[in-house]
Amino acid sequence: MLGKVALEEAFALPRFAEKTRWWASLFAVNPDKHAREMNDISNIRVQKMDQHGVGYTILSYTAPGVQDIWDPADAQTLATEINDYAAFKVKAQPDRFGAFATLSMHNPQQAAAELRRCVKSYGFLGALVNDTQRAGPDGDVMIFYDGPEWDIFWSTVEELDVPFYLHPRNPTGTMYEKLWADRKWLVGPPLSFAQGVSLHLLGMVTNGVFDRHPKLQIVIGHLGEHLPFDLWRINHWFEDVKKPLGLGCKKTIRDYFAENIWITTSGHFSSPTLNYCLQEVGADRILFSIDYPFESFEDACGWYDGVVLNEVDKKKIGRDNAKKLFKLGRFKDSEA
Ligand code: GRE
Repeated sequence: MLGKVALEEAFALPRFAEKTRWWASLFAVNPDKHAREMNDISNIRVQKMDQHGVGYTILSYTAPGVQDIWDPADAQTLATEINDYAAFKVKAQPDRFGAFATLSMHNPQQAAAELRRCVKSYGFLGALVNDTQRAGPDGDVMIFYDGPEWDIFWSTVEELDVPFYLHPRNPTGTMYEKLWADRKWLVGPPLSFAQGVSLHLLGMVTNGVFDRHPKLQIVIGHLGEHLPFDLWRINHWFEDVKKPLGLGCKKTIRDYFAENIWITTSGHFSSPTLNYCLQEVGADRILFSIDYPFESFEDACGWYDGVVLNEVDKKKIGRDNAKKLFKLGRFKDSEA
């Protein structure tokens, strides 16, 4: 399929080459290749997009990124630098690239102001945040965005009418030591990423964020971070047990998935799982994505191009849903 849109696609600042290589050493079989791909925006990436029918990419800063910076001033300075850099890169190829804002999430007002700057001045298409914000040197203190103090931020996201991508971050501090250190191969895509994001998103649901901000649109990757598989069970327990016991959220989990939540195919290229998500979540709420350079264009596009699906749904997931959600203008093969 030509003109696909991909939206969980990472880049790094070239000046952090060492850090990028270190992260790559944990997750990439060929760290040098990975670091090269991560630092590139306009060359290797565009060639791959052309080869594999990706018309448009929404760029975001790689994990753990600014969410790993515990000092609020340092985090804000880095977020600003990243956004200015991304804006410069996107401006050079606006028919191929858009960007998500990178935000320091130490302070709701400040995060809201930086998002506003990025959307209004740079035309960014939303924000991508890597799960909780680390807020102390030992990795134990972390900020969730599901409490009432974040209402001012979520109101701004609603007002700007842009989606918010909740992306994973690695476990740190005592949590890492107690739960993961003796099981370190489960950190990342095999388990910890999905656990982190699903906890955070269900925290938003149960703490009433979507009831107070009904227009909010949250995107999660990896075909829903295990949540679609559990929808029946979550719904059963919310409605039949937790609500009678006092859970206060107004709608059902299925309502929030229908009205506020999107899932992408990033890093999860399985037709049986997609078919299952088509039944549980529906074609109107699924978006194609790759997760480059942690995953390859070959795997993602080779799989999606071969998926057997009616033409309308295939285009919705590959392109049309993203066009609508992000109000995209023309891009390469946008009408193909
Ligand atoms: C990511 O998307 O940020 C990521 C990692 C490490 C492994 C896989 C992955 O940071 O998708």
